[in-house]
Amino acid sequence: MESKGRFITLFETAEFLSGKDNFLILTHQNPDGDTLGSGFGLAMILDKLGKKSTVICSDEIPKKYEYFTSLAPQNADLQKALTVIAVDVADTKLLGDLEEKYADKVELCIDHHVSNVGYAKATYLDGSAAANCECIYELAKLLGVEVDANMALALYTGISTDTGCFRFSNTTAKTHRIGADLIELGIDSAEINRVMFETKSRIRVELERMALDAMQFHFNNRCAVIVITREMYEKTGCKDEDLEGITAIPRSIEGVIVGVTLREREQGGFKISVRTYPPVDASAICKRVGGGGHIRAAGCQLGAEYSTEDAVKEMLKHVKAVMEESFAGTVTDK
Ligand SMILES: [Mn+2]
Repeated sequence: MESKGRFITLFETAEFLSGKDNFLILTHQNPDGDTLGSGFGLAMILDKLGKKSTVICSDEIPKKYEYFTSLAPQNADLQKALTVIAVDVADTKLLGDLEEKYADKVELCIDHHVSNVGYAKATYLDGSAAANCECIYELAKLLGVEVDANMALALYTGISTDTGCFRFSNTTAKTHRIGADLIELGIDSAEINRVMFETKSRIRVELERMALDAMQFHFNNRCAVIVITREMYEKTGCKDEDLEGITAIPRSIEGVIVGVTLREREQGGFKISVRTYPPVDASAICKRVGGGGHIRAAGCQLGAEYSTEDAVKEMLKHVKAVMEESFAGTVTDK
């Protein structure tokens, strides 16, 4: 979607929120810790300001986030005029089923994806923030809202999950400082991180086993591809919510600088995640297919007209092109 809005400062964002009420907060499809932490964290902040809000998502909220999503008041009056905000949503396409109804109604977007083109009337974008929850934390401070333990649970979860537990290259000193501030509010960070990173369901492990079995290597073992087929979902009983973080697997292999994960969607087509190491730009790969994201982590989609084989082929074509640009030379498939 083309840009139509303007980019605003955090101060203007705070002013905007102060001047409005009855907020509808949109999160992105296949919700992760950061979009939910941002949405429900913001709802708790607005509550402290005496304002009403409700968080919505096109998809079901994964169970592992229930511990903080249930803490936020959901009290917007949906019969009255709503102020629509999007959090951690880089593109209206990522609103899923909510896109049609709300794409052109977003008054404010708070985001950290550099690929955000400014679809909202006003956008606060901090591309240097590892997680959007960092922006929400700073917003709370600017609004003079005292961050309590419940907000800290939501925001810490978002920051930790978007940084792979403070390990990804997006993690900054500021990320750690905000994380430390949140821990001081009395949250159990070890327990949050255990649930988010250590614990896997048995069906997830079963699916990983199948995906690893079918993993492919290309371009002199510098690119690894896994495909999660409908058959794997059906055989194991996994849903998308069981697969968070699975995209880290291909890139975790020694020598791999481009990891591609294709998930076959129920309605056909593929949801694709690309993870890279320098010098390859993940968002450059995904942009070629109409997607976007961050330099090390990006996503795109391919439609139902693609068979699994064709979808992999299509992605490899773009990986090859971007690798050739990155290395200024020809990349051959081996
Ligand atoms: Mn995020």
